[in-house]
Amino acid sequence: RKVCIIGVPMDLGQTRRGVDMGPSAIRYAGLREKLEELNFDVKDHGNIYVSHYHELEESLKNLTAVTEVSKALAIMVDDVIQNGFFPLVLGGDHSIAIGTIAGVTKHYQNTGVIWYDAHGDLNTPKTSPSGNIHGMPLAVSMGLGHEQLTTIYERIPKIKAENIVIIGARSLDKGEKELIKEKNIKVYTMHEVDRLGMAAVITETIDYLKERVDGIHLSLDLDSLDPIDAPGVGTPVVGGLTYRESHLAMEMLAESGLIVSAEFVEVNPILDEKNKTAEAAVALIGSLFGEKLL
Ligand code: DIR
Ligand code: MN
Ligand code: MN
Ligand code: MN
Repeated sequence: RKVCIIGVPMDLGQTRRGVDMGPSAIRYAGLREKLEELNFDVKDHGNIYVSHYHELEESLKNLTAVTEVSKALAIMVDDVIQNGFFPLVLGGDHSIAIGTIAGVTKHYQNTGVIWYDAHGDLNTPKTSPSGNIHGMPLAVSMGLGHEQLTTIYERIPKIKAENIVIIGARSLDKGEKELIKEKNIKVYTMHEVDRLGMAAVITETIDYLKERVDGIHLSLDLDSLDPIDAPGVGTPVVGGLTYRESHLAMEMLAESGLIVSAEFVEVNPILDEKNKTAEAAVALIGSLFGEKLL
């Protein structure tokens, strides 16, 4: 059981500085120690290089730099899987999912994605209200958006609409809602989580995906959690998932044995309260990797 940590100090996919320190904050919260306690063979590849040059007048902010990082990350993730390691990617803003998913899908014909997020990240340059690429990575992975991003690592699309499950959504833009309806994407908004309970949501998610995919990537945006439990994020949204239900979700995903890669993104230590959000990330990673009290 081998895990490889990859840090991506990316802050160019959105406009609040500080999220580039996310990988350090998560490491500092005891990530390696946690994984070693769980008897994993842990390797830390350090961080992917991210430039500090911010392009200003762009409709798609920092497209060039985000493209470069996505390519480098895709190569790294591909290589890590090739060497028999589980890639555990630390963000950085959510634009890094473009690269992670590009690398992962090199190894699976039919990759499933669980997008655990307050947002859909399904914008395209046409629908985006912000021009921020962190609001677009799931659309990009479906082959929708700027071709410089969708064509990374050749295969288009990387992910089929029917292989996606979004959990925790409570802030969706108009174009995202239209895309969800058009492509019939499976979404458990907060309404469904409240109504069914997280246990049923994850059971249904696994039943739905296991029929159709050969591996599942977990993309977890810490803003999925309620800001009470995860204040250190750039775009907090009230009324979120609790720390407890998120632990249950991770434990059930661990039991499924279907998760082949994961990323934990949007931790911004500058906006945090004594590293609480990074600590939550490490605790959730523990559960995802099989930690149990007894
Ligand atoms: C918004 C915010 N939907 C956008 N997206 C965020 O700018 O596209 N994603 N915060 O995590
Ligand atoms: Mn910067
Ligand atoms: Mn996100
Ligand atoms: Mn989000």
